[in-house]
Amino acid sequence: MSVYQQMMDTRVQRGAGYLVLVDPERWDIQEVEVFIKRINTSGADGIMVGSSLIIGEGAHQKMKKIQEIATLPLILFPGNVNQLTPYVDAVFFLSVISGRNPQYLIGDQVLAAPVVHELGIEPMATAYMLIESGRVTSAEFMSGSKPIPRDKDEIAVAHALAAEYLGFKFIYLEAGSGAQYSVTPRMVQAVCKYTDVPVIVGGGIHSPEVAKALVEAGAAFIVTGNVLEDSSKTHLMEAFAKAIHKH
Ligand code: 1GP
Repeated sequence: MSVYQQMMDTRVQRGAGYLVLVDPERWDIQEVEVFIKRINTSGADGIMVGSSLIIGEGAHQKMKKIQEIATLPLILFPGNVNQLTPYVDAVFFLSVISGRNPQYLIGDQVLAAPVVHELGIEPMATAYMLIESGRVTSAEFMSGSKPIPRDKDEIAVAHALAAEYLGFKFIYLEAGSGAQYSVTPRMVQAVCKYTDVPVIVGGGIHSPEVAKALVEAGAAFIVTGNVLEDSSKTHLMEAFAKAIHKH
């Protein structure tokens, strides 16, 4: 079954899904093994791997290791074309539609498409929308594009509708890794009122309560990254899964 179909099933069975983002650059190979095993049994629905910077040869080895151990769908969340790897099941095939930088709207996608085809990994067309979140994030800086102001729900809605009409499979509302503020439930609610395209929300989500509020606003998937990298907070993983799942 495709990863997309598994994600749709998760929505039906659990109301919303929980994806844990792993940045291979931040862990050594032993640590990553322990972390992936923990995610496998936490109640999460999938594992995302990626980084906003270039991933070196060592990181591809880590990805291979991650794939050997992961029992959940493994999705690449690429910061750039160099991160394409055969060691994943699927890739969020992103276009930064909130920006006007042609490289991240279509340029890199043209470079990536033949590689994705050759590798045989499943592409999932994802409309990536950067939302302003208190400070300049790596995603904003690296994509050379302006985020949507966090209180301009109507601008987010217009982008979401455009994403639907262009046929994207997911809309990704991204505050950016390590964001000071996550995307507001109000913006998620506004977007979900106008489109049925599943909405993924990530960036700066530090507590299960915030995750729950975003799900109640209509988010189909919640992503956490940084928060679990702090060893004193890894235990929150199970609480996130519980808070996000409606049943
Ligand atoms: C995924 O970039 C996010 O969308 C991850 O953000 O690291 O802040 O959880 P955090």
